[in-house]
Amino acid sequence: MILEGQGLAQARAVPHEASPAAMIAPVAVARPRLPNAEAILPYLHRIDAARWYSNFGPLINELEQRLADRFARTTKVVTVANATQALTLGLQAMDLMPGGYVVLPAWTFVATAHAVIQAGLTPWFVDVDPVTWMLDVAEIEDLALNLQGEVVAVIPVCAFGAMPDLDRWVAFRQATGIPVLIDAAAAFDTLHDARLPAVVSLHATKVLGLGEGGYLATEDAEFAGKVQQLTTFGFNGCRDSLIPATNAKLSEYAAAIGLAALDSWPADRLRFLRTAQHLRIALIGRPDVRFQEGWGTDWATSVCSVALPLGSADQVANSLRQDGVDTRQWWGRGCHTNRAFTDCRREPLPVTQALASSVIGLPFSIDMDAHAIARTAAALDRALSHG
Ligand code: T4K
Repeated sequence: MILEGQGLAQARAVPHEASPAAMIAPVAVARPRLPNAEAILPYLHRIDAARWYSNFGPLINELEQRLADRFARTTKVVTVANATQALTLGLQAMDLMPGGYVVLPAWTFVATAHAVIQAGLTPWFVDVDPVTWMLDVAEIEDLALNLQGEVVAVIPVCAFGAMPDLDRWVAFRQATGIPVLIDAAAAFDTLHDARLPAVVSLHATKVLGLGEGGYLATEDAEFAGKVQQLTTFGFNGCRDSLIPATNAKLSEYAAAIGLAALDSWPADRLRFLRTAQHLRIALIGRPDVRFQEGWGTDWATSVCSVALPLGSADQVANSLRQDGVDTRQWWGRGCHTNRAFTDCRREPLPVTQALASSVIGLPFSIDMDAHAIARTAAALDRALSHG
């Protein structure tokens, strides 16, 4: 049941009326909901009729066009097997100096750094802004100017779906000549500007999911063509493999799910926002639980990462677990702490360390119900009041 028109008092009253079974079942941190079989079926019939299953069939073309139509200016969209691959191929298409440093935030998911390495480049972890949780353009400008030639690209990451100031990043690219690739993995809802190439994830856990998938959006048609060529063995209109490449295409079946997801997106977006409002209301008495600016009011995303008092993340997560409420530190202790990246260069990272000790992902889903919201709020109250 989707929570509708219920206030804090009512939401908090629900647990006492809930069945014993509902009381015991843990509140899941994520409950992705992709289009159901009925919604996908018309697209499957089209696949049956066309007998076209992959390699740039009609459904993939339609999906890419509909995704491109969401941008304010003329934009090309290239679908890719997942966002990690899209980031890798986006970097490869930039023809950067092999082994060169790519600046990325330490406060990100491991995929960003893996993509850099897979593209034959070297991650360089940098700290983020304490308010936006994203790279600070001015800081990166200073870094790039001090280390002329060492930085071959920058990847600003959209923190859990928030959008950085793209005008400033466009100005950065113009001023420094350093290519910028936006990791907008969770920013399907907020990305409507592809002056800088940007990558969105269509993973099941994202707001618009099709299982596994992603896309790169850009206003540069030639660049889009190069990325697409990299997804298909380096072919470009002929069966001669012109550049080293891979196979990272999406099938028509994935496109079917994507098209069905786009059909219901306007209504689903409102459902995400409405659920977010109810979660916000349930936590209104806790100023020590800080939402990202605009989360659930200005933009929709599939996770709810909140900042708690400094250093309290582990204790709160443990307390919530005891109350049957799952949480997730979606970006762990920071990307740089993963063993795969032990040897990677890094700047001092005090803000990332602070975020790693204070940010947790609360349960959130498109149809999180009143009972789950109330249990989450009550468990947080308990954890923070007695912590
Ligand atoms: N850049 C950034 C900044 C990213 O955050 C990501 C991905 C990427 C790039 C790369 O995008 P992709 O290459 O994935 O397109 C998830 C996602 O797999 C990943 O897409 C996401 N970021 C990352 C932050 O989180 P896990 O390993 O935490 O998911 P998992 O399997 O533990 O599931 C989370 C919760 O959801 C669990 O409670 C189970 C539940 N769940 C999950 C799935 C997949 C379901 O109930 N149903 C499901 O189908 O990675």
